[in-house]
Amino acid sequence: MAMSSILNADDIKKALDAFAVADSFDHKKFFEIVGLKSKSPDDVKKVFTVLDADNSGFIEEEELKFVLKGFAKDGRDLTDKETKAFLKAADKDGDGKIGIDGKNETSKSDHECLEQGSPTPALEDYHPATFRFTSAPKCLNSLTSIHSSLQ
Ligand SMILES: [Ca+2]
Repeated sequence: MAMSSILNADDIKKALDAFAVADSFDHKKFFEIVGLKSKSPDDVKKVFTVLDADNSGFIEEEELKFVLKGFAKDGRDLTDKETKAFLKAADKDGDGKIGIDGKNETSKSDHECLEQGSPTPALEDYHPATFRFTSAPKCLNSLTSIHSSLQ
């Protein structure tokens, strides 16, 4: 699927132009300009499916580096600094990659998940760096984390 069938080509160009300078990339603003923020979780998933070049179900650091090329062929590569900052912001479960599995479309907080009787995460699964539990995958769905990283 082409990115242009999900997003508006003018918006893509505007977003790429806004961050043309190295180390200026701000993924939240980028997604906002490109129109992703107002898209449904389904469309967001489509976009991330396009960016998952090797169809691994995750966007790894390598793919993230070329994320702008997924939006337009002439998009620049992200710098290492930008790639790492983006990964850190979007990788909510701290596994070093961004998941795009959209099977669970809830966007509940961990707290809500716990209240609703999801398996109680074990303490050793607590990720101090992200203040989240890595277990209870039902709620720590990666699409959810993508979506919440846009907020
Ligand atoms: Ca991948």
